Amino acid sequence: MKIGTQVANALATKTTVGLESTILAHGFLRPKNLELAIAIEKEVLSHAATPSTISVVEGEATIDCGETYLRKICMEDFAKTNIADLAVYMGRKRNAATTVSATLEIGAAAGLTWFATGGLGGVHRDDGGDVSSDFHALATKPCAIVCSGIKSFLDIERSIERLETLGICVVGYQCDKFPLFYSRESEFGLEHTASTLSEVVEIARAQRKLMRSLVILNPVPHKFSIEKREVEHLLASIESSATGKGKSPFILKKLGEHHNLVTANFNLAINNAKLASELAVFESEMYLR
Ligand code: PSU
Ligand code: MN
Repeated sequence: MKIGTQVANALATKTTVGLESTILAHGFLRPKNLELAIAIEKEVLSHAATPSTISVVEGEATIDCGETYLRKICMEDFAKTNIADLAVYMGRKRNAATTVSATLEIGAAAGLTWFATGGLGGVHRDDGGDVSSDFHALATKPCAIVCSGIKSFLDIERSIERLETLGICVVGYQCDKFPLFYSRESEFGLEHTASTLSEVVEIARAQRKLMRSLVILNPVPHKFSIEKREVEHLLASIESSATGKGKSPFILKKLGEHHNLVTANFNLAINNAKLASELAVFESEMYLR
């Protein structure tokens, strides 16, 4: 594994914020993806945390920061890898962007504890049995990840049930409904809500001992939230013939044609990096220095 110097130094005080690279390589078009990558790093650094983006570069699991590295992920060809085929890209010495699952796998091995993303994978709506490997990683790695829910084109209800089955702890941060990624709320109420950083940190520390992950739900900021009806209307118009790993990128690409959705996705990702940074620094100051 290759760990950049700044990330390695921050690991000593646990002020790293692990970031996935699939959102960059496959979730946004060029050059918007690089703009997002740079904005996220700036946000994390402004909280005295260290951005730690994970990917596979020429077969090597890599955790690093800085514009040269981000530009490579955003502008060169990076495949999409999850835990199931990480070994293929490593074995063949290829470049690959890591989904949340592969990001947690590599990040946890390096000792990272706090992560941020836009939306998690989950259970798809059709009956094809497609369940993101993100859930497997969350069930087996002791990480804490801030997100705005799961991608809106998934089956929210079945995803919530599956999270529970797998022992993945879910807590809403200052919200009491499961957020819908582009929209602040769904009709699904949350059993557990935390209103302060300290509460989240305590729950994360307890869940870490159970060797499973904590999902911290942080809804899209008010001013970027989009009506659920509007998102559903757009989704209904998308005919997806893609299957497997290509399915999410296909739908995301279609949704990416809508400016307000891209803006929501962009800003929620930054907002999640902000909260993850605050949590990492809070825990570090309370317990780890
Ligand atoms: N949410 C986004 N954009 C993305 C993803 C999520 O807004 O690109 C990515 C994340 O990397 C997530 C992955 O881990 O999609 C899940 O893919 P799949 O459903 O194929 O497991
Ligand atoms: Mn899948």
